[in-house]
Amino acid sequence: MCDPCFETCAELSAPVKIFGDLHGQFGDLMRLFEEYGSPNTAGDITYIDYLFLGDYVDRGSHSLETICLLLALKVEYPRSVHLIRGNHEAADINALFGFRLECLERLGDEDGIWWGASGGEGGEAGAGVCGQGRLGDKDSIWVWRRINALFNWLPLAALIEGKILCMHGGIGRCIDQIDQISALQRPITMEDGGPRGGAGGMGMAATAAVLETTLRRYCAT
Ligand SMILES: [Mn+2]
Repeated sequence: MCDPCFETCAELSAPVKIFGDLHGQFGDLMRLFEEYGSPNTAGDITYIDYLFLGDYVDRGSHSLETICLLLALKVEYPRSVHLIRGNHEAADINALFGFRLECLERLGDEDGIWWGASGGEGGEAGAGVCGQGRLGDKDSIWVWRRINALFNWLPLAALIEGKILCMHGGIGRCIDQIDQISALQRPITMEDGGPRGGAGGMGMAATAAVLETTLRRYCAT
């Protein structure tokens, strides 16, 4: 992608509406749209960009509706709707804080989580995903895994008019320049240095930001 609004640090132009953690609260998202305008042609999408700062899933009971609507909006308005990554947009985290369970309870074992007989065994969310699954193929609908694979591609930050830097969870301690964010290559997974690395379990899982974890790894190399 050579369009700056698709970079790891997305470069945006004002005006921009900025939304914080949604955490599966689909009703709240609807109320926000109703109160402050909605991203469609009857609303204000033609002259205002929408930036969502991450944490779309977990905690609330409608993570699926929330992330699916946001992704649909991204598809419909790719240069006007921007989704950056929160620390809950990582399989290690959302396996613990609600999204995995929501997929399991609402979609069932095969459809919600597991990839069944034709897809292989185990592996990280996102590994080998592309091209293997097909909607309608019961053995290979693994919504949770596929959405997490997509999360690995989300931008980590957004820079508005070269002045306002937006991200989820703050700047890691060892970042000095925005170029350090832009240089990070996606997809970014959590298996090294993330909570699964053994550094902290639940405590770290609750507080780790994707960006900080990634930058720590980046700065160590
Ligand atoms: Mn949060």
